[in-house]
Amino acid sequence: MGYQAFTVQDAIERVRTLGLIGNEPVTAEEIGDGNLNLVFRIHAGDQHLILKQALPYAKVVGESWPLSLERAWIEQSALKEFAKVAIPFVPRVYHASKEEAFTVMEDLSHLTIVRAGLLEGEKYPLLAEHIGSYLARTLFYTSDFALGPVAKKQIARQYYNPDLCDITEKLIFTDPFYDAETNAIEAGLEAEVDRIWNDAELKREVAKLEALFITKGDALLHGDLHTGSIFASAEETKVIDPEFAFYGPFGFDVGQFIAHLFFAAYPDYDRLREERIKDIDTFWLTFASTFKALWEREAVEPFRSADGLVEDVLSTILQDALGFAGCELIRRTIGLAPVADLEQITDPTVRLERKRHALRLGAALIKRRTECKTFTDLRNFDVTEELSR
Ligand code: SR1
Ligand code: MG
Repeated sequence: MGYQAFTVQDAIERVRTLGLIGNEPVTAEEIGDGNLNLVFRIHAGDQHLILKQALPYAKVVGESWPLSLERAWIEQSALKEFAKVAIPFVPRVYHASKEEAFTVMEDLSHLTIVRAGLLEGEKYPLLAEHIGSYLARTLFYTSDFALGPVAKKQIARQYYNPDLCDITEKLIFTDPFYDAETNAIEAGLEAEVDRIWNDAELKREVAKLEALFITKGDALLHGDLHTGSIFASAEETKVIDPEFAFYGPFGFDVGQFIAHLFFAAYPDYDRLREERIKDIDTFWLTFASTFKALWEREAVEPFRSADGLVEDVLSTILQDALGFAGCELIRRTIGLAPVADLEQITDPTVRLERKRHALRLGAALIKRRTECKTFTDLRNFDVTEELSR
């Protein structure tokens, strides 16, 4: 059976043939609202499942941007890899087909997508702690520090993901910093964008961050860890969609999550700012303390007892993460894949003011990231000056 994009009926037939549902009456719908895939939710009796199928092109752009179907296999492999070390935070995979580029997995519709939930005023009191723990575990356990060089490289070679890395290299690290066709710049923001395009220091630092992304294969990353890739409730958190998974720098996932916590404050900045900053504190403290505890208990790194080494590793992760967060803030504000946190602000003056804030915060994080070596530096990181210029 070769690849063909499924209809709702195809999706039902596949899960039935696979014995994942019985002969009871079925309802199904295509619910994919992301940028790349088809997603079918299937209900049969008390069974409910998700079937996700990759399309051979980027849905958000169209057939002019072809994409390898292999990403579906990478995604299900990554879900299984992450479940080994962070099971409470990963959806169950029931079946995957390489040829037809689909995965059948747990339906999480008892939870909400965090970006949408936060916009509705929903509270996720455990989210920051859960993602801190999820990332410490997935990053540590897939790194040389836990696996040693041979086992790590055996896993790493399964995650060669050029098409999806190319999207990130273009959309996060390149296009927003030039007058590229993919950009979507709101009228009124031109002067701010010109500042970015003419900032040689900023471009130099972005180029360094891109080089890190391309060359630093620390650990198996999720690769697209924004609040639209997380389902949660007050008690539970599940991370979905690791189709961008590849071996990359520790700081990348950490930085993307931080950027989207900042975005989550923009709909009502005066009211939400402190809450989201507290989330960033909790997230980083949980991440750093969990990573350190795993290191002390389980690292196979020969220099693991060297004085100050794990603290230096964590400092580098924090600095890289802030740089990556800065790139994410800029690209989601003027690039191809905008975020509802900004776009749904109805007052155009407020929306432009928040976009300007996101761009200036992003640039400051990129240029001044090396000032943040510890949690205290992060807590005291002050961008008042950049915001007022
Ligand atoms: C062409 S894909 C655009 C964006 O959607 C995905 O979720 C990634 O964030 C990607 O950069
Ligand atoms: Mg996604």
